[in-house]
This record gives sequence, C-alpha cells and structure tokens, in this order.
Amino acid sequence: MIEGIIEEIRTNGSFLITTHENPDGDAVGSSLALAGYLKRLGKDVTIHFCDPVPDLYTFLPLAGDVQQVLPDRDYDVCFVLDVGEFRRAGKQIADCRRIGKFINLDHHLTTDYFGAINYIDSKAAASGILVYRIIKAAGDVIDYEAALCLYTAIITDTGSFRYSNANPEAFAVSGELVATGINTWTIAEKLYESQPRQRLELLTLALSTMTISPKGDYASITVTLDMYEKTGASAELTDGFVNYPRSIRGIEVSVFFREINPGLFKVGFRSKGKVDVSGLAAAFGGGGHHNAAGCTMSGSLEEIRHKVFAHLETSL
Ligand SMILES: [Mn+2]
Repeated sequence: MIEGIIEEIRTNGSFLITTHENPDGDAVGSSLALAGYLKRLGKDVTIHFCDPVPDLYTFLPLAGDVQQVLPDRDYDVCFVLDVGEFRRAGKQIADCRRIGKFINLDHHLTTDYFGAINYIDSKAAASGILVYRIIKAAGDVIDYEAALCLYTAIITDTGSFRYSNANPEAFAVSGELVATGINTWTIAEKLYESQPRQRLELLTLALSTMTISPKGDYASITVTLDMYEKTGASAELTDGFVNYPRSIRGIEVSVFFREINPGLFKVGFRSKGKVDVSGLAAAFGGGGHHNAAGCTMSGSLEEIRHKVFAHLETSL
C-alpha cells in the first residue's frame, strides 16, 4: 500500500492536496505536512480546502498557501486526507474533472473507498500518522516544518494524548517529532492558551445556566442568542462548550443546548463512555457516534429541555 503511494509520488509531477470541511488540527496538520514534503521533492503542489484554515492553525508552515478556490487546471494526483466521506472534501473537488487519480488517506472507522489507492488505518491516532509513515517509508527525514504540522495533528486528534486512540505509536512518533527541535509549549500556547476573551465571557454566561440531574448522572448548559449580543462572541466560539458539564464527577452524559434561530436549537450530546449518545440523538431525529452526537429541535427552551431530560431519565 505505502509502496504504491511512494511510486505515485515518484512518477507524477503535479499534486493537489485537500481535506474535509471545517478542518480540524489533524486535517490541517496532515495536509500541510504532506504538502511541504512534496514541495521539498520538487513537486508542483496545490493545496485546496473548501473552508478557510481556522485562525488557530495559521501558525503552521504553508497555512498561507491554502486556496479556497480550486485553480482550474490538471492535476496528476489528488491526495484527500482525513475526510471520512468523499463529499466532505467539498463540491469543487467532487465536480473537478481534471484530477488524474485520487489517493485517500484516512483513519476514520467508516470511510468511502473512493480512491485509486485507499490507505485507511483506523488504528492510526491521526491522519498525520499516515503521512509520517509515508515519509519514513520513502527513506526521507521529517524536518522541523513537517514535525510542527504532524505534532499538531497528533495532539489535537488525541485530545493532548488523553483519548484512547493515544496508542504507543502516537507517543513514539511524537517523541521523534519533538526531537527535531519543535517547542511543545509554544505549540500548546498557540492551540490552547490563545482564545479570544469573548469565548470565556460567553462561557461564563453559558456555565451560569448549568443544570444537573437529580441523580447527578447528566448535566446541561445553554447558549441563547442574546448571549452572543452581550459578549460579541460568535457561534464558532462555542466549540468545546459541551465538554464542560461532562467533566463533573459522576456525570455520564452532557447536553449542550445552543439556540441557532429564535425557537430553534442545536442539541449536542457527549458521553463519558458508558452511554451511547448516538441513540439519544436519533430519538430526536439526529445522529452521531457513541461518545458524541447531536440533533436539531424546535420549540421553547423549556419544552426542549423537558423532552430531552424526560428521555434521559428513562434511558440512563
Ligand atoms: Mn483525524
């Protein structure tokens, strides 16, 4: 598999690199590491993401080279990283007729096999790990720039080595990346110690709405439209809020009610592991994974809370 990919890199000249919508640290890090590697080999490289690189990751090398509008030209090979499903690479990629072949690099449990080559390993902690393996198998070195990108990919996808996907390979590879001279604190500072103050102001308001169930097994927080007005924060800044109630001892499920329009709410669920929240979300027309799921509900906040809490009382 890796040999086939190395052969494609060796025998082709122009490469397009892309990843999923709303790119996360692994999407950005793995893509930019691969782009930098191909550039070092003297290849013609275009990086296209359908969404902009989030502010958080603009410190990574080549982040400034990412294009939202796909240049209309031919590409020998398109690497698609971390997408889970092909459509998440965006419409421009799906509609492009000028790509010779796709190579799919992914670590999601479920993914489309849309590539001429599909290098899928759900045991890999991040897609960045697959890029690391390709560079090493080609006999090339991981330089400082690649290390910055790959380390970011690994720590973001493992929750800073907290999640169960933080396997021995993730630690071993990270050790090697750190040995290139990257500064782990500087990276952590960029990723976790640089939030806009509006996010904490919004979080303060959200936490003041916290509810805890009678048995202490589920908890919720809420963000309403007026809170954005009060703080000047935008909805993107609520990313991660749902994890706060879950962090309470004894809480198995956390719920995050987020008003998106008057009378319309996104409801996010997170589980500590015992409860499958995808079933909970499905009961209200949504879906997701065992530990993370969501749905959209309409009605007053009071009605929606009542429905969700009543369902939790019977299912926990
Ligand atoms: Mn990933």
